Amino acid sequence: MRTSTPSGRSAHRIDVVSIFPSYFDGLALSLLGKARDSGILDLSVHDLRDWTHDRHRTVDDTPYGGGAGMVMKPEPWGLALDQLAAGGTRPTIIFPSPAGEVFTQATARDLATREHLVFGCGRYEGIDERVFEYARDLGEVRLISLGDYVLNGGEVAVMAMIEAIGRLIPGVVGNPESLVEESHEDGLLEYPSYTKPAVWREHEVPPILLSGNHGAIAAWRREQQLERTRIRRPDLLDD
Ligand code: JEB
Repeated sequence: MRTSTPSGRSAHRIDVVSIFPSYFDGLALSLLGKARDSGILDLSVHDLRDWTHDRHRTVDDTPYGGGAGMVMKPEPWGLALDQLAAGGTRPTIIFPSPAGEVFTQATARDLATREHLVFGCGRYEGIDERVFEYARDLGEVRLISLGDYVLNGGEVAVMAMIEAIGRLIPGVVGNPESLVEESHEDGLLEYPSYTKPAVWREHEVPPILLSGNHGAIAAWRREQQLERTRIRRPDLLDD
């Protein structure tokens, strides 16, 4: 069993279960370039229907108690989770849900420390509640919401979460030189960025940035961060 990469870093394994696995083709390409080959991140996307046994590969059924729409059947989920948790790794099992805790940069930092993540993407009206109960025998279960709006399923939320988590893992594409300078890492919004030309369509780059005075530039950027945060996201300044 591989527990570390040639560089000595711990390997990260991510499994995604979805009835639309091809959603994740672009993510796999953009996130994993060098990380996959070097063994830093082992991402596998699985089709939930591979764990069905009927001719129609059925994953949904009508809700007990009535109501609109369909609910995902528990049996395929049970078989999928059994297989992906085999080996006793006790993965962190994440179900995106509009009824979950809200995903933040702190959530991403926490999940980036986990060696094995399993994401279960629901569709329709969601997954039979007993799947979440059962999954607790296999690992730590987290119901996580991307935000306070309604999506049609978990796939888009999982893509956003994996992108946010992946860029915190050293060696994964998008991992920047300095994470501390970024929006949210220090609890403030980012300062504005500019590049050449110095004047574009009569819009000028703030002259301080052309001054070469690095102390003054750092102070100006901090002021910009505070001002933008106060105007756009005062909730971030409350704590
Ligand atoms: C996640 C999902 C559905 C009620 C209405 C619609 C599985 N921030 C978020 N909004 N919506 C979801 C989410 C996250 N994360 C989300 C999983 C599923 C929506 N639906 C549709 C479920 N219940 C099905």
